[in-house]
Amino acid sequence: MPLIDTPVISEELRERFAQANNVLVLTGAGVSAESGVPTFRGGGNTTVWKGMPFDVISSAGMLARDLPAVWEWFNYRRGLLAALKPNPAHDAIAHWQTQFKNLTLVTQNIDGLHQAAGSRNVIELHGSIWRARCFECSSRHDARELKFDTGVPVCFDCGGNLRPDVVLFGEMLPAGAFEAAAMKAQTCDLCFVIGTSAVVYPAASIPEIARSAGAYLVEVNPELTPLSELCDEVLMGKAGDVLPLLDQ
Ligand code: BV8
Repeated sequence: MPLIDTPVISEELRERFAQANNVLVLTGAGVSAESGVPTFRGGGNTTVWKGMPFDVISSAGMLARDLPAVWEWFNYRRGLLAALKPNPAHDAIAHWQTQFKNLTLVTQNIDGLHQAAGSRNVIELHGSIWRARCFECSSRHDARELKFDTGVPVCFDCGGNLRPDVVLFGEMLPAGAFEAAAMKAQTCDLCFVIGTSAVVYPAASIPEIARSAGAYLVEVNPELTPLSELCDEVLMGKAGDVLPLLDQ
């Protein structure tokens, strides 16, 4: 990653940041990178698990073919996450919810670090690694309390098999989550896109909705993305360095 000096925040953005009422923030794996969470597509190569690209092991097809393998993959990641803490980017965003009349935080991350930093009402578009869901009765359970003696944990309520409560590739997003985010995107004045490669849909369409509804669109990322050309301002830097600058 090239040495990145901290970008300059324009007067226009400072003005809009001071005046904004309705702000939408969309985050991806990059906002958790400084906490030690591996990103999926950092540095040009895609995460691979046991020879499978992550969007193969994290797919509806794999869930149908080999549920124990899918649990192994998420148990490994939950193990990685257990000791990790929010970073200054998470803290800045949590602080923003007291700064703006309406702040909507939408994340693609399943790591729960926004909530650990104090963010409330987080729209988790892709679910959470800390929850499991029953195939039969759809009840949700705390993944930290699950027993894996047979490789697949069972539902305490109905005995059905449990699956990670995350959205896999080829699966629909949680009912209402995308709609709620899209509605806020249509009415926000300012939209921040932080730490995402903006290639996974329908999440990546949210900033597009905000921009076409007239919001001022700001990207925070050390690298350019397919979204950069659509943005009013691109702050090329690490979220943990850039976001605190906005409060200064
Ligand atoms: C669906 C949970 C409907 C599991 C995830 C339209 C066009 C093309 C394809 C599709 C389309 N519509 C649907 C598709 C298919 C697919 C898709 O988008 N494929 C992509 C690969 C092309 N979408 C789906 O399958 C979605 N479902 O469409 O359902 C449907 C259903 C049935 C039948 C018909 C239709 C579901 C997608 C959700 C999948 N689940 N996560 C898990 O975690 O394992 S997606 C997962 O990958 C993440 O949640 C996230 O969304 C994505 C990874 O992206 P990022 O978070 O952005 O991370 P990445 O590593 O890529 O980038 C990190 C960025 O941070 C980089 O830019 C880097 O420069 C930057 N960075 C690094 N350090 C820092 C930093 N930035 C700031 N600070 C730093 N310090």
